[in-house]
Amino acid sequence: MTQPPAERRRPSASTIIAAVLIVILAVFTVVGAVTVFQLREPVTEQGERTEVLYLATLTISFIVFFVVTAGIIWAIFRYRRTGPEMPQQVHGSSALEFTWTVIPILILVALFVPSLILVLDLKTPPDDEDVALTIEAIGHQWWWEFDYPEEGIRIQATPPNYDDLEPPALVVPVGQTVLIRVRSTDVVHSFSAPNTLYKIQAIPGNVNEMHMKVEKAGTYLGQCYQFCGLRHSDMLFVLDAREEADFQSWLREEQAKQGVAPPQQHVEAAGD
Ligand SMILES: [Cu+2]
Repeated sequence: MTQPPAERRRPSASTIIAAVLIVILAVFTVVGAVTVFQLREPVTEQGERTEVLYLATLTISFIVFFVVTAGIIWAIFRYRRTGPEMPQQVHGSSALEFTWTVIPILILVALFVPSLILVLDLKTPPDDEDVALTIEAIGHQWWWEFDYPEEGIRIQATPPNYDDLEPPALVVPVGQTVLIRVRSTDVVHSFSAPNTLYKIQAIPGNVNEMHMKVEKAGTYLGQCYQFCGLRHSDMLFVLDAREEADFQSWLREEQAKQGVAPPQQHVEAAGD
């Protein structure tokens, strides 16, 4: 069935449909990657490193997703069955099988190594002399209590007024490493402020630690992320990161309010 050359060069309807679908797929992939798949803006040094790893993983995942899906679309439309005859049957291809084994291995290793390094880093407690402030975050049904043992103050030590709920503030100085010791007095809770890109469980009879250095002053929403009963959704808090002077004046004010005497300056700038 010889066709005139001019006829043969014109793409078939199914090729055009496949090309249009692949372009739409490309647009959705890119728009999705830069919008709904983006994280909250990280405000801690640790969060920034987490974001870099996340973006690398996201980029690789979306490239794989696009290539595989575009290939399927192309195969469906370009090689659809048009007649009764069987297409050429191929059994085995060492080159192809080698390629589709080696490329995923390389991708997984390339993602695993930096992930492991980051996780170990986040899980390794900082040296004592690097810790400027230690805070105990205690989960209760249903509120967060924040104790500053060295400073002698406690924030929200008693149940809040749920009719006029004002989430307790976890006040920290910016640019300094803060160690947070997370525990629970009753059931399992989960402690997180999304802008830290980190989450840690509060488990009865156990102390979980996390550390962070907030880089940007501001207030950021935090909450319990483990369903823990009736008022789980009321377990809110505010991560309130302040410049050193501002933090110190807040501290003195709280110490005076809570009758801690004499007010002392416990938090000193620690070396990096
Ligand atoms: Cu909860």
